Amino acid sequence: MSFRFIHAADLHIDSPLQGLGRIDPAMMQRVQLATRTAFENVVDLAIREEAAFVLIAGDLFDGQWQDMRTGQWTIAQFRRLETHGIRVFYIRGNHDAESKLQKSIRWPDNVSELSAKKAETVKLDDLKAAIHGRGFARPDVLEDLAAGYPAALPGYFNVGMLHTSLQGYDEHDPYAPTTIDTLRTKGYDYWALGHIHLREAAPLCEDPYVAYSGNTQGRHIREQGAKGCLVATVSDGHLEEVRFEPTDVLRWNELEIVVPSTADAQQLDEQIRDALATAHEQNDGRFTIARVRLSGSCELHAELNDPLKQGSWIGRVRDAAAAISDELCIEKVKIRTTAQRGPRTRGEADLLGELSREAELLRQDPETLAALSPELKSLFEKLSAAQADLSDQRETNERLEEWLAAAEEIVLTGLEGAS
Ligand SMILES: [Mn+2]
Repeated sequence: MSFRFIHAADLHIDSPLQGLGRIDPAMMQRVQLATRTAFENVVDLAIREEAAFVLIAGDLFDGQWQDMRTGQWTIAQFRRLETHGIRVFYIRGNHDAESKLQKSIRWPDNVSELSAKKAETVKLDDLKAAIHGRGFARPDVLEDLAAGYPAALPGYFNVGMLHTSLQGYDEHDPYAPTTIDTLRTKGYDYWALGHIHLREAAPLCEDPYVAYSGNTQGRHIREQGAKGCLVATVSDGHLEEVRFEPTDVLRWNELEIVVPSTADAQQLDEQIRDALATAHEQNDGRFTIARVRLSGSCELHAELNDPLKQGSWIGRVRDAAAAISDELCIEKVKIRTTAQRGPRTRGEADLLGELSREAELLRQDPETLAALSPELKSLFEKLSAAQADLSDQRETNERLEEWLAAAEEIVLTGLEGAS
């Protein structure tokens, strides 16, 4: 006997999309419905694949509903599955924990919400499948929920559903942390995880199969690329195949454009246009929101960073996108080019050389760099206010390095101009 199931998580239905940049108001509505449309795509996929059931491993909702329509709309989608005899198993995550959202919701009969008090098991005798799971009662679950899951039911295909920050994903909220070793002790066949939005090309473990599905729709520039869910096929009690299916309707891409050292304005225009067109094409007709990041040591550096001309360069990038498609827009343009000085300056004995070497030392000393973080951040915000991403306040290493590079560049350019 064989059957199929869908593993989805982190749908964040009705979560507002962030950082859309300038967007046509007529387009806005469609864009803001992206998380709903992605869920419709999950439902369509389950029907098309004749799935036996759909697993939702937490964060179905983004948080408390703005009004009842979010819940009513979702229930209508579950009813579509019901008419096809498809069951749904749902656990709460940190975003839709019982303390955050209506504690009890009247779901259609095909939907089973697993308990948030203790691990619960649903046996599907017709499929010889057992589904184990436990939801979040509160968002800040810091204990290892998996440790309390029951052992596998012999003779059944055992699936564990868990919303967790698995060891190794340290940058995420550390909720219900656990390890692959703990999951392995349960003897299950498949662990359907939720919480981490990133899509991994390979499972975290093959046997048992442990994977995050990632979220169904990217919601800002830090959630780039294809998003969707997993379709698993079970044959005679064994996992036969798992494949990813995209469900997103809109994609975020960061395009790094290295400006060639001798490129002129027209060549750069062409390069930007090509990069945008390629990204849009690769998204198979989906609405595309791109961040364009210009880097490289180049002759155009002075012009690109001239405060009087920078606005018009950003406008050129937006115009290039608009000329390609009205379903392509620019989230932000980041200009991170450097003047053509490079290693020559670094080796010199003067002040410029010394500054360059100091910056290089800092780059290799994350602790001192982190200690300088407030100064670097305020310098960065003062000097490149037009580009500073004030919505993104995280002090990751990547951002520290970016601030340092900007500070270095500004100081060096200033000193060069003065000499
Ligand atoms: Mn989560």
